Amino acid sequence: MSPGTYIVQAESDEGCKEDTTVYVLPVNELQLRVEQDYFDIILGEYAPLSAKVNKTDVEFLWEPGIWLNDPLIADPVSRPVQSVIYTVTATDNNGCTKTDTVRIDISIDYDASLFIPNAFTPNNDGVNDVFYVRSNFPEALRIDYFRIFDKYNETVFDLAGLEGHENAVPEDRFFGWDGDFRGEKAEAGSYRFTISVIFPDGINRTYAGTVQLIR
Ligand SMILES: [Ca+2]
Repeated sequence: MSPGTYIVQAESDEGCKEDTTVYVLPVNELQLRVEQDYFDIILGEYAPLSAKVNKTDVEFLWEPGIWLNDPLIADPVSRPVQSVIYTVTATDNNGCTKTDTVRIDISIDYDASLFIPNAFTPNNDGVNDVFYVRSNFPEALRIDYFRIFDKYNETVFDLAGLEGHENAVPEDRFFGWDGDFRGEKAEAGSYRFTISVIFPDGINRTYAGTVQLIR
């Protein structure tokens, strides 16, 4: 029955008829819209998603449910590793649903995504004792290759020799050099390194430079 005014004829048991007016009110239909349907962000940045509805007591589901702090709320925050399109589904307490979508495009700043220190102090004081790759978004990156050489061109550290190196990520001291070489403390001085990192778009970038071992 559409919303509107209807004349209904009622009849009594005795056959008396009488018109009566019936008002059919419009159903309060669920409405959903996302506040911003497109984000263009740099890898590591956050996209604040927001779904607006015209009712209370509404459940939300964001899909795919990845890279979100919570896929079941109206206003989740996404920190995607790759470009993504989210679909949000809102369901009201009558079981009625509406959907809308948000697209997030990611661009990568390859040099700003990671940080390679230029010095370390392996004296076991808990401060800067290990030379390792730093990043503000380590789970997005993978260290593919990491070797350090002394002034005689001898390899003093090689990631490939470490267990689990296939899944090496920045920010993990295990995948770094503690300043020991063949069970001895390596001497202070300048060491060369080569590091290659795989980004979420499949790009593999190599970084080479020197690091100072300070005793
Ligand atoms: Ca130290």
